[in-house]
Amino acid sequence: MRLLLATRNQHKVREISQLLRGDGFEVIGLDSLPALPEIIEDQPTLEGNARKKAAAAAQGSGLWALADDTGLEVAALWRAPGVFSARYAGPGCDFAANNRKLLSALQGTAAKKRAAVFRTVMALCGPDGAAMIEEGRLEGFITEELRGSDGFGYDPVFFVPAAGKTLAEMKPEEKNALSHRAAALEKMLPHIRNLAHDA
Ligand code: ITT
Repeated sequence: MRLLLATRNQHKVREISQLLRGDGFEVIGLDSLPALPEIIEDQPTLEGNARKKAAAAAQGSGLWALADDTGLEVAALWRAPGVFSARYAGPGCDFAANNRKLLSALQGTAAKKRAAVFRTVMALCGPDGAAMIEEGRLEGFITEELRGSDGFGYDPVFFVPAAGKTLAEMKPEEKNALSHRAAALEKMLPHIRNLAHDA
């Protein structure tokens, strides 16, 4: 069966398609359905945005849709950038500008005070409005400089102690084995597999 990933972020489409490989889904992204209107992420919480993205995509397409909203929460910055992670450095900014702003906000902050968590809230919605929500987390520390070139977003500044490297220093399979998005998807998988079963 077809499952719509309610995202235009090609990195996410790739990550989630890899995680669902072998489960018999034809996974498509919003770029395959250009007629669907843009979904504005204007909710105050990750859960609100994930729900909104999945519900709008499911309603507009008639397919079951999966969306995630992810935020990086940095303890020393009172959990910023959080729900504003995509536009931390301003509207239309890119990943590099966000990382520059984060590193400069933490300048002078000691290594052990640079704790951070990636939080992913994932929503699965049906065209009739049915919805399921799951959450995944990954704890780590913000580095003092960019490290690695894989992944996307804040990956080059997010150090994972258990692995001894940043997310951007990991191959895609390594990131997928421990990431916040993979953890959320792991919890969501039984619901997704039920859909295939009931279809
Ligand atoms: P969609 O809303 O279209 O899915 P997005 O890129 O806007 O894509 P989010 O709102 O979920 O994605 O994520 C907000 C930002 O958090 C995103 O722009 C990245 O900078 C960052 N981010 C999300 N997942 C990440 C990951 O796995 N690794 C590093 N940074 C990530």
